[in-house]
Order: sequence, then C-alpha cells, then structure tokens
Amino acid sequence: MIRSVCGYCGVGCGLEYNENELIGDVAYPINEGKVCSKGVSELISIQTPTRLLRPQMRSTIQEDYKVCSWEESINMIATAITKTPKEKIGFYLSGQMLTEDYYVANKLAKGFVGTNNVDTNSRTCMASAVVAYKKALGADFVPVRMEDIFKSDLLILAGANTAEAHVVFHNQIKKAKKEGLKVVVVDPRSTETAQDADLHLLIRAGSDIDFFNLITKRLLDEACYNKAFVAQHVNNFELLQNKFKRVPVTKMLKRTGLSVEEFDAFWELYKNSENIITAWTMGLNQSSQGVDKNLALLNTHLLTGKIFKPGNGPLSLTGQPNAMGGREVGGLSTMLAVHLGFDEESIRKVSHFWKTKKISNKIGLTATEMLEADLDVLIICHTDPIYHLPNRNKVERLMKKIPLVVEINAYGESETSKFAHIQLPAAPWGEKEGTQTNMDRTITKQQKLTRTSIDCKPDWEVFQLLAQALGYEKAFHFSNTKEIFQEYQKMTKLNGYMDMDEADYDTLGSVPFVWGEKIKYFLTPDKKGNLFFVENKLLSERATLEHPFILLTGRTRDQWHSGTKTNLPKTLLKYKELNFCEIHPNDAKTLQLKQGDSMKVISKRGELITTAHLTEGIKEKSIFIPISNRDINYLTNDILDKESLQPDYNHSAVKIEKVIHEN
Ligand SMILES: Nc1nc2c(c(=O)[nH]1)N[C@H]1C(S)=C(S)[C@@H](COP(=O)(O)OP(=O)(O)OC[C@H]3O[C@@H](n4cnc5c(=O)[nH]c(N)nc54)[C@H](O)[C@@H]3O)O[C@H]1N2
Ligand SMILES: Nc1nc2c(c(=O)[nH]1)N[C@H]1C(S)=C(S)[C@@H](COP(=O)(O)OP(=O)(O)OC[C@H]3O[C@@H](n4cnc5c(=O)[nH]c(N)nc54)[C@H](O)[C@@H]3O)O[C@H]1N2
Ligand code: SF4
Ligand SMILES: [Mo]
Repeated sequence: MIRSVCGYCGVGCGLEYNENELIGDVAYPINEGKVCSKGVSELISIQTPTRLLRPQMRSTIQEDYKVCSWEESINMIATAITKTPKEKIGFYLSGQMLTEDYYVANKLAKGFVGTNNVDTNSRTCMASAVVAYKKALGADFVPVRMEDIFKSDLLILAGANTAEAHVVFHNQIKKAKKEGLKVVVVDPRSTETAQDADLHLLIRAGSDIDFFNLITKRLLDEACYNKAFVAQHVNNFELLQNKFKRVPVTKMLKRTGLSVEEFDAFWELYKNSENIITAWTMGLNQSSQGVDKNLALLNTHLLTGKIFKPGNGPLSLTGQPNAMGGREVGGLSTMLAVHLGFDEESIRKVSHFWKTKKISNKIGLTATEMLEADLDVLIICHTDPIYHLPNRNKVERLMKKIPLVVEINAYGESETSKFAHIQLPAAPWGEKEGTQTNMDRTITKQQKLTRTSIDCKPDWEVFQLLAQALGYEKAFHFSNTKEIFQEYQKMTKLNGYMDMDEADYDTLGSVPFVWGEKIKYFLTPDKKGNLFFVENKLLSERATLEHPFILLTGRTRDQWHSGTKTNLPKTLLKYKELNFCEIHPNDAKTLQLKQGDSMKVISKRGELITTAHLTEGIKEKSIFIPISNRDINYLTNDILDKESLQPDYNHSAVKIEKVIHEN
C-alpha cells in the first residue's frame, strides 16, 4: 500500500493505492477516507492514448510536429535563451506544478536567466486574494483552516460553489451543518451549494462590494463592531467610519438586487453569530475590482475581530492543488521567492542564498501581460493559456507572433499545443513525486505509484536540464525531489514567519505538515490589520441593448478545466454535459429557445455554439456556461483588476441567437 494525495483541487485529499486501486485514506486528517470522482479517477488518466510521450518540435506552427531527442530540444531552447535579451523571455507556470518543480523553475528564471517574467495561471485565479491579504493582513497568509468550520457558527460562502469545486470540503460543511453550523451562500446562481444552504442570497453579479459594505455599515451604525480589537489591532478605523457616514445605502442594496427583508434576515443571523468564517473564490477574485471585493470582505473580519481565533476568519478557497505552494516558492512575477519582494534587502538575501548576481530588481510581467509584451521566448509548463486566458481571439493573435513557444505538458491535446514549436513530455501525477500546499497551509506529498513512461520527465527535471544546458550545473545538480525540498526549506528561513523547515520530507506522505500554525497576529510592520474603504466603481463590462446578457463561467463537479485528464472516454463521468448554457425560462421564452436547443452565444470578441439548459436557478438576463466548453474564452472580456491584474471572467456582455439546423 502506498499513501499519496490527490492532484486536483486545493482540498488535497489523502489517497491510498492498493494493487491498481485508489481509495480515500481513512487515516488522513483532511478527508478521513472521503474522495470525489476526480480523485479516484487519477489513475485512469495516466493510462490514456492522449498522453504526450516524446519530445517533438517543428519550425512553424503550420507544420506537423516531428519527434526529436531531449538533447536536441533542450539545446535549441538554451541557444534561443542565450541569444535573447532577458526581458524578452517569459516563464508561464501553473498552480498545479509541485513545489519542487516551481522551485527549480523560479530559481532558474529569476536567479540565473535574470528575468522576473515568471508568472503562473494563479494570476487568473488567486491574484486578487493575494494582493488583498497582503494589504489587509500584511502577507499572503490564510489565517483560518477548513476544520475551523466545526468550531464556527456561521459560514458565508461568497462566489464559491464548493459542492462542485471543493467537493470533499463541501461534504464536511454538510457534516458541520448537522452539528449546528449555519451556511449562507452569496451567488447569482442557485448552485448545488446554494441549495444546501440555510440562506441563499441571489445577488447580482459584480455587487459583492456593495454587499460587504452593507454589513460594515450595519456594524458601524449599530455599534456592534469589536471596539477593543479595533482600538488595539486595527489601522484606519476613523477614516473608514467617516467615509461610511455618506455611503448610499439604498443604492447599494438596489445594486445587489436583494430586498430589504432578505438583507435583514441575513443581518439577524450575522449579528447573532459568535463565530464567523467567510469563504470565497472565483466569484470575488475574478473581477474588475477583485482586490476591492476581497478588501470589503476582509474589513468585516477586522471590524468584528473575528480572526486569529478558532472558528473565525476569512478563508480564501484556493482552487489548484499547489497554487499556495507556488506562491510560497515565488511563482508570481510580483514577488521574488519565499514571500520576499524586489527590495534591495530581499535581493541581497536571495542572491547570497542562490550564489548568484543575476537577480533583477524590476517586477516581472504577469501572465496577463506576457503576451502583449512581444516576447521572443515563452516557456509554458502545466497550463494551457490559449484555453484559459480571456479574449481568446486576441490571445491567439499574440501567441502566433512569439518566435519560440515551448510547451511542457503531460498530455498532447491542449489548445496551446496548436501554437507551440517545441513540446516536451512531462511525467504526470502518479509517475513522479513531490510536495504541494493545499488551501489551508497543509503541505502534503504526492508519491510515485508507477514507473515513469520512458521518455517523460518530472517538470523539475526539465527545468534542471535546461539550467545545465545554459551552464548552471553548479546551482542545479539535484538528484531527487527531497534535495530540492530541503534546499527550499533552508530558503524559507530567509523569511521570519515561514516555518516549513520543521517539516520532514520523508514522513510527509502520511503525516502532512501545516505551516504557520503559530501565526496568530497580523504580519504588517506595525502588527496591525489595515482597513480599506472601497466602493463599487462598476468597472465591468455592462449589458447593452445589443449584448443584453451577462455571461458567468465556472466549474462542474467531474470536469477539470480543459479536460485533458477528465474528459477521456474511460473517465467521462456523465454527471453533467461538457457543453451547456444555463438560461432562465423567461429569457428562453423570449428567444424561443427550448431545453436542448442549439444556441449561438456572441460577444464583441467572439462566439461559440452551445445547448440551452433552462433553469430558474439563474437570474434573468444572466447566463452560465461551464469552462469544460473549451471555447469559453472566445467570449470573455480582457478587463483586468488594476492591482492584481486578474481577469474579470464573470462579467462579459453577450447576445444569443437560436441556431436553426437545416434537415
Ligand atoms: N470540479 C472542479 N473543481 C475545481 C476545478 C475544476 O476545474 N473542476 N478548478 C479548481 C480551481 S483552479 C478553482 S479556482 C476553483 C474555483 O472554485 P469556485 O470559484 O467555487 O468555482 P466556480 O464554478 O468558478 O464558481 C464561482 C461561483 O461564483 C459565482 N459568481 C460569478 N460571479 C459572481 C459575482 O459577481 N459575485 C458572486 N458572489 N458570485 C459570483 C458563480 O455563479 C459560481 O457559482 O475550483 C477548483 N476546483
Ligand atoms: N472563462 C473562464 N476562464 C478561466 C477561469 C474561469 O473561471 N472562467 N478560471 C481560471 C482559473 S481559476 C484557472 S486556475 C485556469 C486554469 O486553466 P489551465 O491551467 O489552462 O487549465 P488545465 O486544463 O488545468 O491545464 C493544465 C494543463 O497541464 C497539463 N498537465 C497535466 N499534468 C501535467 C504534469 O504533470 N506536468 C505538466 N507539465 N503538465 C501537465 C494538462 O494536460 C493541461 O494541459 O483557467 C482560468 N480561466
Ligand atoms: S475534493 Fe479535491 S482533492 Fe479531494 S478528491 Fe476531490 S478533487 Fe481531489
Ligand atoms: Mo483556479
């Protein structure tokens, strides 16, 4: 029996591998034996004909790929890097890479190639939460854990569909409910999560700042904020209080689409709950004001002092298995490594540690900026930007202009593969080992369960080969993931509050390590939390007469993003279709659409064909299409949050046409 962990979502469930069978690990603290359909299907996805098994290359994207050797492909990339100015080189990483993969890639790019153009798909996912946590709490630090729901009285889930996106956590929520936890869901759709809640607030997409500000307004007006906590631990209170004297309450409530009665019912519950956790994900982060939405939420916890104590706190639900680990390593272009920035002192410390003089003090390009920057070399690992970036027609145009696009992928069928020049075969989950940090700071270890396919390599090895070809053998001579993890552990000591060095690589498989458990205080220089006054500036794309619907996008339970691992003949779990569009029956009637009809959805930027699914679970004039439809981002707009540069995937204006099939 081998004990490993699931490589899909940020819950990070423990698994047990017995003679070709995967089951939940009963002894694992996170899931206590429970798993979802994705977890148990991990094994099947390793054995598919769609795996990428050999390195291959081509001179232009019009040609077919030809199989080549590792040596040939790595040398070609190394030569291109040597000839290219470093600001024209980009590394596009992923929250699904393991910590060791991330560490080697980040060390190579920032430490030795000398470019900070290292960013990750987490930019499209968690960037708003990162920026807000740093502003309000002082660091990208999640101050509450999943298990706290059992000590809490009220869980608010805002813009999060745990029933489909964090399945095992959702099961625990249901268990906690039986023990008395009340659950409020704030979502413009009546999701399965909403159906399980005590109260569902069907708010208008994009109005979360108004909603959280309405809570703050009540806290201030009814003086039920925590005066002692605020006085001792929180900055900017007077400023906030003054600003809130003049907020337009009626207008704010109107923008949320909630009635006075609905908000009052919520307020009664809120006011009378001793312990509160607010959890959120993409409904808040993916927004033109994603950071502000986060700050409005964080304000409520700072004002009530419901933070750093059991059963309380703002819990950002990380989506990918190692998005948090990647950020800790330094996978975002806006930080250097181990949560350190690009200030002189940090660069000095990291340069000394890596024994290099190449680190630049210039913040790198984000994933959402890279394609516009006329790069000459782009290395993409474990993610599919052609599929996932917004405004796909534009993304395709820009990608085509890059002279060398390298894709490291375990599967051959990504959308990006159509635009790459070199494809390198990675060893996927099960064929490699390494660590990941789940959504609540738990470091877990994926184990190797089967032999690595002959020509595939774990992602870290690919970056190490490249580093060696560039002449950096001295800094890159790791022989296994344990050595990398241990170097990373040493590095975390450069940052006072990180305590990963206490973890033991060898036992992580069965005993996960939770870092930061001693941190029960703000990580700002003055050890105080910061309140910020934010307002809904209505910056998202608006519905117009021509494009009267707002498109929401998101997940379904059994599919993982582009589906390279889940949309396979053997694993295709028919829980939900891959391609459908939720639409309100009244809107469908106006458009003469019936259940199952073919429909064309069109935005200013592009279009796609989908199938009507009539449901009263969505607000009128909004529609929802799951991201298992790989064409989804032909529709979406590329408006970004000004601070986090995260896209606004959930607010694109579209029109709908019925597709008439000729017989
Ligand atoms: N099955 C499955 N699970 C996954 C993934 C997957 O691909 N498949 N991906 C993982 C990843 S990377 C991530 S980031 C997470 C995402 O996890 P979630 O964010 O929980 O998943 P989404 O389906 O994107 O849900 C976002 C919710 O926000 C709502 N929403 C949209 N706009 C607004 C708004 O303006 N305000 C509010 N309050 N709500 C809004 C949507 O209706 C939707 O219900 O899931 C992770 N888990
Ligand atoms: N419209 C819209 N767009 C979105 C979102 C949305 O909600 N709406 N969500 C955004 C978010 S939150 C996210 S996280 C992104 C996700 O977007 P992506 O990261 O592009 O989605 P995935 O399909 O998970 O891509 C992972 C890739 O890694 C490959 N892979 C699998 N295993 C391995 C391995 O071991 N090594 C390597 N090198 N490759 C491997 C897979 O084959 C796949 O091509 O999408 C973003 N885009
Ligand atoms: S809940 Fe997440 S981590 Fe757990 S089995 Fe499902 S996909 Fe894997
Ligand atoms: Mo994500």
